[in-house]
Amino acid sequence: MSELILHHYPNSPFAEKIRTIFGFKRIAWKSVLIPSVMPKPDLTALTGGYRKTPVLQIGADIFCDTALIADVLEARYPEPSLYPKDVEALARTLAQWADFTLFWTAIPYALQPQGAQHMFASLSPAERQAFVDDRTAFRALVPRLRAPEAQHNMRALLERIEGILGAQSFLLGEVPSIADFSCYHCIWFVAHAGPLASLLASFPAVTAWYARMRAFGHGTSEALASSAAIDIARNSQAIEPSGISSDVHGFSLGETVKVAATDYGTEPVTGELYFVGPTRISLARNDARAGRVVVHFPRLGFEMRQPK
Ligand SMILES: N[C@@H](CCC(=O)N[C@@H](CS)C(=O)NCC(=O)O)C(=O)O
Repeated sequence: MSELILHHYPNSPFAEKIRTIFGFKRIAWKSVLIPSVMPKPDLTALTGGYRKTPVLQIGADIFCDTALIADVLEARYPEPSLYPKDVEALARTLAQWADFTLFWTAIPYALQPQGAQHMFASLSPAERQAFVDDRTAFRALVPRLRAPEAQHNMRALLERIEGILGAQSFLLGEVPSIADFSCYHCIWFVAHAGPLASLLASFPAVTAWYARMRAFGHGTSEALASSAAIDIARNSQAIEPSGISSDVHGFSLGETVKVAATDYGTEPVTGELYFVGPTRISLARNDARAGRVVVHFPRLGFEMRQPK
């Protein structure tokens, strides 16, 4: 079985979601550290333009978005499951809420001046400005919460999570589900916001649950250079399925199409349509450095168009 390679950086919340799933499933993985702002030439050699963090690589198969990455990990390592049978639909729905609504509340809450000062203490003024400029363009389509709303909403959403947890160990019962990992990475970011993290102390059930989630750890990882990851892609063949098993809005296999996220970070990827299923779109593309790779996206949250 080809090794799992995660392209990520330490303070990315969505990367923390996947690292914690690695811990939960006790997975061994390779760690490629990527820049937190554009340009990311070694990452986009693999993805063809997608720039969000994290990305999972398995040989010449490149998986974008943590919703899809979680599905891929579940298929390879079914136990323990991220989708307990009786609550799967609810878990996926709660995860989707957390990955957008909770995330885009936690970010402006944690990046208020006292939080940003703490998190970016090691950056030079020029690096801080580069980060602000990068993220302003990146999240241009997301409504921006001002500080008073971020403070109010963060507390209100934590109250709801506290209520959902009650006396349970995890959000949907006594075993974890994808909903826990999606809520966890947002709260993890708040927990790293220096003085602003003290808000969490008002929520004892959230605090106890946070400690249980954190205890999963990150599995075992070994560092890998980004150039070595590109070599692995070039020397591998895509193994994920090809063909069409689902409605594809009139596009045919092999046709050149463009796929992009519909929410933010909408840099498109152009390639030949390689596979379409009910939950996934895959494009094959040739890269000067990475060779022939197949880039996979979830269908929810992405759109496919003719390239102009
Ligand atoms: N829907 C995406 C969201 C990923 C996301 O927003 N990641 C943030 C980092 S936590 C990001 O890409 N920030 C800009 C960057 O890393 O370049 C997913 O589930 O993977």
